[in-house]
Amino acid sequence: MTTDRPADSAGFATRAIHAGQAPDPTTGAVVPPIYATSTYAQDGVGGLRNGYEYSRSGNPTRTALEECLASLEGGSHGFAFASGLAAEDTVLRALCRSGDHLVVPHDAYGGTFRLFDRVHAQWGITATPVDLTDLAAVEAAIQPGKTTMLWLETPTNPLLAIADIAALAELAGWHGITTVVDNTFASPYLQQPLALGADVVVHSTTKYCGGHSDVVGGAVVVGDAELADKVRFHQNAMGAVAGPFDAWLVLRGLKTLALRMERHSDNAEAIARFLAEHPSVSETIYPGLTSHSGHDVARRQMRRFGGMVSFRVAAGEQAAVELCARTKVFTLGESLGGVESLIEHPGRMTHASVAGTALEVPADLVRLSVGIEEVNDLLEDLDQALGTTGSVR
Ligand code: P1T
Repeated sequence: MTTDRPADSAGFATRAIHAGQAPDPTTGAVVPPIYATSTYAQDGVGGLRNGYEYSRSGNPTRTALEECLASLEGGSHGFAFASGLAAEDTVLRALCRSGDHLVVPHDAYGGTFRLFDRVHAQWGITATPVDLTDLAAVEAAIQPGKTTMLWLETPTNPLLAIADIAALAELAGWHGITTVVDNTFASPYLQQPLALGADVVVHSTTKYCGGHSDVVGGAVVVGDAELADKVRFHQNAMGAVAGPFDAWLVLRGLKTLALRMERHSDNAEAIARFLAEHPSVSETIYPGLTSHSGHDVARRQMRRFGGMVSFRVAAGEQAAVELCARTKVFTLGESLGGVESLIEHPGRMTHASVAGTALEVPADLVRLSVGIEEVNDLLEDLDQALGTTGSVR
């Protein structure tokens, strides 16, 4: 299978559609086939065709996705995994050793923090949660000779804090620390951490990359051959790879990423403006609002502000929980980044695992994953769920 990449100078949408996806040389199929095979015939012992030996080590559908992801993130090598957490776990095991210390966000995705706090901690890797918007606090948390990794998530889940990737990567560089960025919320269309100085990008491709809530997947992209060798070795040795059908679904999703992110951003901007004016909402959190403390950094490092909006309900926790059950177009559910709008209560759902830790989220918080439906239908739905009678049209 040919996996030519279009020129790096080609535009994002062109690379999303063509990188790693040249027509199949045998049939001309314009879409990479789903190679549902575990193994490959060898032409004599060790006579591999295009390097394919066994599908944990490599599969042509996965290769297509990995090349496309590398191109979209401006990296040299991409790796596709069975989930976002599998991708993160592989990075941690590939790059950290017992005794290492990590500086991590104090408001990361709950499952990411659980991975640090309850899985890797058992193997002697410690993590200090820090407010990444406070550079002095990050510097103070670095333990010289012990801290080996700075883990960023920006925007964060669910509080949408913005970390200054360039400034933090520079700080990490002075200390010889590897910078990892979870780019799930922004997607490679809105933000490219490697170009800002980060060493490693991770994704839950379950979200915007896949884009249709029909697959669970993860990715790692690096821009350096030495890091790539370590990740490749652990991807194969640990084996949490994306299967061919899952790889194909993510690859199909990526083709429309640019269009979808524009529409997610349009809709989310309108919803954030609406919520910011609403009397039942005590705080609207969206990096695109000038009131957001990270707005200027977000403007610098993101193309637009994305599809995630969080807000606090003035009447408190119970009102927030009940609101989540009243929407009709927004579906009550975990996850994000799909074409359909979702609503959830992070304190009781996605972030229940961090209750009682430094990462506990406000009880009156509601998170929206704004989809690509007609914006007026979304506004009307929120208006009725918030309990007002005025029309928004
Ligand atoms: O669910 P999985 O594909 O394993 O990805 C984990 C993950 C990693 N990073 C971020 C920023 C995430 O948001 C997630 C998963 N998040 C949810 C399921 C959620 O509803 O927030």
